[in-house]
Formats: sequence, C-alpha cells, structure tokens
Amino acid sequence: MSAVDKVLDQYNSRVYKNRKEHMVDIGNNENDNQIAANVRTIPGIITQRGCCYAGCKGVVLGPIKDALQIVHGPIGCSFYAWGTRRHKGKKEEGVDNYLQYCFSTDMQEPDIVFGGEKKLKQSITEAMDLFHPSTIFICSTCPVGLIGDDIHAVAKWAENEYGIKCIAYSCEGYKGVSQSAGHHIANNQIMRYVIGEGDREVKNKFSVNLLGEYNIGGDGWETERILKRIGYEVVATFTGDSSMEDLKNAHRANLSLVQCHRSINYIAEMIEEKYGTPWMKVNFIGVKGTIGTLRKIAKFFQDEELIKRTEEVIADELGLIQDDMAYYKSKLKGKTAAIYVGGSRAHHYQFLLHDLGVNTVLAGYEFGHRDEYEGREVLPFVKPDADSKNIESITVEPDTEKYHLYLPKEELEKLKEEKVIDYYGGLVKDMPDGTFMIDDLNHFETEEFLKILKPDIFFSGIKDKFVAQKSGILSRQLHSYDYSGPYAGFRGAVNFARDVTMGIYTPAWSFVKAPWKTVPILTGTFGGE
Ligand code: CFN
Ligand code: HCA
Repeated sequence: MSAVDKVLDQYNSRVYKNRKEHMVDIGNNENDNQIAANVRTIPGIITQRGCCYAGCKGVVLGPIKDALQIVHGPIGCSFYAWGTRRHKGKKEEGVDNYLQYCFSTDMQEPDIVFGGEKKLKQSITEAMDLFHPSTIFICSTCPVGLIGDDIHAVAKWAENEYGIKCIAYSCEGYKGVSQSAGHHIANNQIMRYVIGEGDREVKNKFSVNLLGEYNIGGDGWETERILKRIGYEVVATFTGDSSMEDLKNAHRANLSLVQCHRSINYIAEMIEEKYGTPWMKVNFIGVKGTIGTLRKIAKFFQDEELIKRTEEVIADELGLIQDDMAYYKSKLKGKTAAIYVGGSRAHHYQFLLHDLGVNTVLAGYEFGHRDEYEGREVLPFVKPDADSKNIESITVEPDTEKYHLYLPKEELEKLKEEKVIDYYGGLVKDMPDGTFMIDDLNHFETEEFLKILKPDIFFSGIKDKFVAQKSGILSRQLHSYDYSGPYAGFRGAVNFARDVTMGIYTPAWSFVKAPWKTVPILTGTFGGE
C-alpha cells in the first residue's frame, strides 16, 4: 500500500475523494501525475494556508519600506503579521522606513455596525500628523468587505486632503482560496498606480528588475551583490528592501528577472505588455541554479564582455565556497527531506538540496497553481527578433538550455504547429518516481506522512514546525529561515548547508520521543497525566 493510500484510507468517502486529487504518488498513478491545485480547502480541515490579505499586504506590499501601510480591520489581523516575515530593509538617506511599524484601524464592534470609514479617515489623519508619509496604502481585512466600507473613496479623499499618494487594496482575507488572490490584487494596483511614474536615469545597458524577491533573511541583498559584481544595474526589486521610487522606475529596465513566479508573474507580464520589457524566469537558490541563471542572463544580452565577466565571477565565487560546500555535502549526502511551503520555494530549494546530495521525498505547495506543479509550455530558443513590435514572451528554467524569446506572433504559431515545444518549471519534472507531491498538505496529513516517510528533515512554516520537532524530526522554516539567512546565491548556499548540518547533527533528537510511541493517539489526555 503506498503512503498516499495509507493516509487517504483514514478519511471518510467525501474527504477521500477530494484529497485524492491533491496527492500524487509520482510515476505510480492513473492520472499522468496530474494534480488538483488552487481550489478551496474543505472547511474544518486544518490547512496551513494563509489568506488573501496575507498575500497582498504581508507578501507583496509589506517589504515596500516607505509606504505607510494601514490595515483596516480588527487588530488581530495586524498583530499576527507583525515582523514575522523577515523581509529586511536598510535605512536609505531621504527614504522613510516604516518596516518596523504596524498600523491598524483597530476596528471594534461599533465600527462594524455603523461603518468604519470615519475611523479610517481618522487613522490617516493621525498617521499624517505623526509621520508625514508621502505614500499611504490601505489594506482591508475580512469585515471591511462584508460591511461595504469604500476604502477607494477614502484613498481619493486622502490624496486630495494631503497631496499624497494613497492606494487602496480590497484584499479581504476571504477572497479567493489562499494568499494567491492577494498577490494578484497587489500586482494590479502597483501596475496601475506606481510603475511607469518614474523618470530616473538608467545608467547601464545591462539593467534588470528583480521580480519576486522579497529579501527574506537578506536573500535579495546576496542576489544583488552577485548581479552588481558582474556589472548589472538593478533598477527595482519587487519588493524586497524597495522604495516607491524604485518601483516607479521599473519600466526603465531592459529585462525583468523573475525569481518567484507565483507571486509576481502578473507584473512581469503587464510590464512586458505595456512597455515591451521582456522577462525571464530565474532561480538564485542553489549553486548550480545560480550559475545556470547567471549564464542565461548573460546570454540574453548577447555581449561577449558580459559573458566573460560572468564566468570570472562564477569561478571566483565558487572558489570561495567550494571547500565549505564539499564539507557539508560529506555530512549530508544521502539524507532525505520533505518540503512544504507556500509556493515556488518547494521547487527552488530542491536545487540547493541536490547540491548537497539530499533527496526530497515529499514536496508540495500551499497555493501553487497547476503550472507550478506540472510546468508550462514553452518554445526552445529562437534568435530574438528585436525589431518586431508584435512580440510574444516565453520563459524558461535556468537549468535548461532554453531561453526567453520574443518573436512575431505568426512565427510563434508556426512553431507551435510544428510542436517544437518544451516545458518550463514544474515540480514534477524534478522529482523522481516513487516520491510524493501533495497540494495543500493539512495538519493531519503532515503528521501521517512524516510517520510513514521518516525524512531526516522537514522544511516547513511556523505552524507545522513543532509538530515535526515534537516527534523527533528536525524542522527548518523555509519561510522565515528561523532567524538565519541569506540562503540565496553562493554565500547563502553555505549558510543553508551549515544550518541544516547543525540541525541534523545536534544530539537533541535522540532525547525526543514521538508521542505515538508512548500514547495511543486518540486516547491521549491533556495536562500530562
Ligand atoms: S517569500 Fe515567497 S517565494 S512570495 Fe510566496 S510563493 Fe509566501 S511568504 Mo511564506 S515563504 Fe513562501 Fe513563496 Fe513566492 Fe514567502 S514559498 S509562503 S506567498 N512565499
Ligand atoms: C503568509 C506569510 C508566510 C507565513 C509563514 C509561516 C511567511 O503566508 O502569511 O506559516 O510560517 O513566509 O511569513 O508564508
């Protein structure tokens, strides 16, 4: 009986039928490895997913340091989000920095009954008096949508009253099925009201945007360090350690690099459509991933000097980390991992684990869409037709020899007909037969799969971390990096390898007894007796 069947067998028939579609025993199923994703969680199941507000305010907007972000809703929505995501930002001369703050309208029952617009206006006035920001964002949480406060009208009022930029985001938590809807809402407003407003001069023809990089634990800084060393100009990072001015100028870059496709593909595509700036998928997680990515970017610009400089930097960076990486690999080779996080990281971190000889036995996303699991159709490299106005963009994975391309529509259609087609992305293509791909893995399933598969490490979030650790399995958080990082790029790979090695080799695990070894699960008592 496969692990999937063992877990599913414990469900009633309705839940069984639903969850079966979200579980793939790779290479051993009748469904050609297809998976159901981006659909509603069954009410009552303890999902690890977050909400639309988390995806909009927490993920995409949160790292913008000089926008004062007011959460319009009950205080709990803000408190939980306060400082937990570790998107780092540096103080910049002349740029406000509100990252350490948490602004909320603290909605109470009377506001729900009589409407909360008045209180929102008061909060804006208070924020203006105390901080004098040049930009305010308003983000709604669930009750606001239910009672119908018009936050967009309030934003207009604030713009007229104070001469600032004020953008409202109707990102009530209940919208959509996960954080994913919130990413989309944030992307749309940023495109509509921010990108394109800047006229900052771009000095370098190798100018790029770094999209889908939120600088968790300093990842964006390490990525930018490498890019700048080679000679690129990073115009805007979305949105790690970013300012409004950076984002306003994003349209001036020559290429957009997309690290996390899930949360930002909308902006990448909209910038391309509106300004003709092409984009390519990249991955700065893992040493091989980073090298493949750097080579691909250099090739895109088709400049001999840049290609040469890229190879020099790669050789130098490798020289600095290879002894450490070899040592950690000798300690980790042959270990197994399970990874369950929100989106793209469950895929990207498999590259870094492979660098260290660690195989992933189970992986999944809280809110990935089917293209993250199954990959997307793309065309192989064709020399770009730079003069063509009628462009079509195609993206690729860093480790393949396929390139972003843009070419006339008719040309594209012809290639499609000839079936010169390939795939990019897709968790499934990087996981061998006999491993497991699980969508929206819930609390119960986490415990069950860990019991059956016994991985050496479970990469998770805060909610599921301690479930694993209490049963004697190391867990590292792949969202927040447990106060560590950066994990991206060359130096980040060493940090990651060190943290995982320390975690696995600590003697602590031999002192932990899994509860199911001593107490029958359903008859365990609370309070210790
Ligand atoms: S930083 Fe990103 S990499 S943005 Fe996304 S899909 Fe979340 S907050 Mo948590 S760690 Fe996670 Fe990804 Fe992109 Fe982070 S895997 S769940 S919404 N995510
Ligand atoms: C979110 C943010 C989160 C939560 C992490 C976790 C993050 O989706 O609300 O559950 O540990 O990375 O901070 O994904």
